[in-house]
Amino acid sequence: MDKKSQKKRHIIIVSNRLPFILKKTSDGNIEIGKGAGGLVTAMAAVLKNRNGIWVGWPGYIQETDSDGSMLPVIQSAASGYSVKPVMLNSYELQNYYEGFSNSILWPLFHDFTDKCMFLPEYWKSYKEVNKKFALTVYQNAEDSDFLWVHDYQLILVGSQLRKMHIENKIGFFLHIPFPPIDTFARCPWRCELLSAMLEYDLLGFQTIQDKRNFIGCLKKIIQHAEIDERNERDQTVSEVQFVDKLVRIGVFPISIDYKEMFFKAKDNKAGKRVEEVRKNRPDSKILLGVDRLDYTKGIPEKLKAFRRFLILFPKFHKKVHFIQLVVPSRNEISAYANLKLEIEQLVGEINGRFGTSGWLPIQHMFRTLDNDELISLFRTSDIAFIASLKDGMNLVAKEYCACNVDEKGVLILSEFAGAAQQFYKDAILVNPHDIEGTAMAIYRAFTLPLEERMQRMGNLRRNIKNKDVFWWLDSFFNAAFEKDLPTLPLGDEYFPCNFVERMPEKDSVFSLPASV
Ligand code: ADQ
Repeated sequence: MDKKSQKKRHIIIVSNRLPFILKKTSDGNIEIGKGAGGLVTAMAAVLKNRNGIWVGWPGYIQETDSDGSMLPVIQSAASGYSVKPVMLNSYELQNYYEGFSNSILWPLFHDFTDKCMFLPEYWKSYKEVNKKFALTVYQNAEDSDFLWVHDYQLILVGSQLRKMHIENKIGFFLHIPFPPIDTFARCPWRCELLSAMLEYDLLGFQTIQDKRNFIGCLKKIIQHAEIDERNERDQTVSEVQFVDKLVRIGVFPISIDYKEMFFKAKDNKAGKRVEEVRKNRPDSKILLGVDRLDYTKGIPEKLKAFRRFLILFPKFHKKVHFIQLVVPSRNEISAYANLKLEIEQLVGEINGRFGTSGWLPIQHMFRTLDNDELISLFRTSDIAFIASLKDGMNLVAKEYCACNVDEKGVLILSEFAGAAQQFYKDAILVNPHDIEGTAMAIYRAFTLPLEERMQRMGNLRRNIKNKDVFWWLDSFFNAAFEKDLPTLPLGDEYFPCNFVERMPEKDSVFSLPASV
C-alpha cells in the first residue's frame, strides 16, 4: 500500500462491542471493565496509538442510564482512539443480539443447527440495529476513511451504508467459521445475508475452508455472481463480480500482539507468580484450559477426556492438576446456563470420584482473570488443552505459546479450531468428539520427551511471532488496497485440509482396562 495515503487514511472499526464494559454500581458509581473475547483482544492491539474511531455498543442497556451520566465516561475508557457509542435498548438486545446474532447466526455458523431459532422478529430487529450502526458510521466517516466492519452481528452494515450512498472502501472480517452450503442453506434469510456480504470491497475469513464454504454458498444461492475461477486458488485473494461490483475474498488468520505477551511473560513479576503457583503444587503437572463459556468450546468433552485419562492412567493420580478457567458469557441465553450447570456437575463428579484429602484433580474457576494472572498461568502450565467443537481461530492457543518462554510446554489443539490449520505439525491435534483418543493425547503430551517438546514449541512460537496481529492487519490492508491481486502470505506450513489421519501409537494403550 502507498505509505503516504496510508498515513492520511483513518480507520473506523465497527464491532458489536466496544472493548470495555461500563456498569453502574448500586451506589451510583460507574465501573469500567475490560471486555472479554477474541475480537476485543485483537482489535485493541490494532487501534492502540492510531487516531482511529471505534463504533460499538458499550455493553449496558440504554434504560439503565436514564440521566445519560455514563455517556461522558465512555470516551475516557479509550486510549489512542475515539469512541462512538451505539446505544441498544432492551428490546434490541433481546432480538438483535441474543436473538438473531446468538440464537441464529452463532449456532448456524458453528454447525449447531438444532440450537437455531429462526424467528422473523429476530431478523427484523437485526436489520434495524445494523442500520443504526451504519448511521453512526455515516455521521462520523470522512471520504478517505477505511471502514472496517467486524463479525456476524453486523453483516448488513455494509449494505446499509451503500444505501446511504457511502462510497468509501469497506472491509468485513468474519471472526467465526463460515458454514458449508448444507448448513447455511437452512437459514431463511440466506439470500439476503449473502447479497449483503457482496456489498463490501473485501471479505476476510479465518481459514481457507471458510473461504471455500463461502464461495460454495455463492455458487449455489446467488445468481449472477461471477467468480473468477483463475483466482480461486487457495492462497490467492479471489474476486467475485456481482452486478456492477467487484468483491475481493481472502484468508487472514487472526493473531495476537506476540511481543507484548512475550515480554510480559518474561517479566520478573510473572516469574514470581509462577513460583507461587508452583509452590502450591510441587512435583505436579498442570493442564490448563481457558475458554469463554460457550457450547462450541467443548468444555464438557474436555472434562470427559480428562476423566477417561484418570481411569486409564492411575499412575498420574496426585501428579496432575487440571485448571479450567471459564469466562462468563451470554448469561441470558438458556443454553449457556445449562452448560454452566453441566460443567459444574462434571467437575464435582470427577473431583468426588478421584480426589483425595491432598489432591483436587480439577480446579474450576468461573471468572475473568486479569491479564497478569492469565499470563503467569500460561507461563506456568505444562500443557494447554483446547478442545473446541468448532472455532474460528482460537487466540488462547496463540497466547499460551507466546507466554511459554522456556519452550517446554505442549499444545493440545482441536482439529476443529481454525488455529489447527496453522499448527497441525507442532500441536498435538485431537478430535474432541473422540473421548478415548483425546485421553490418549493427554497421556502423549505428558510423556513427550523434552527435546521434542522444545522443538515443537519453538516452531509454534516462531510461527506466531512471524504472523502476529500486525501481520494480520497488513495482510488485510494489502488485500484491500493493492491494485494487483495479492497472493496470501500464509506460508507453506498452512494445512490445506482439516483433518490429520493419526496412526495408532506404537505404545498404544488400547489394551488397558476398559472404561467404567
Ligand atoms: P472467542 O470465541 O472469544 O473469539 P478466543 O479466540 O479463544 O475466542 O478468545 C478468547 C479471549 O478471551 C482470549 O484473548 C483469552 O485470553 C480471553 N479469555 C478467555 N478466558 C479468560 C479468563 N478467564 N479471563 C480473562 N480472559 C480470558 C472469537 C472467535 C474465535 C476467534 C476470535 C478472534 O470465536 O474463534 O479466534 O474471535 O477472531
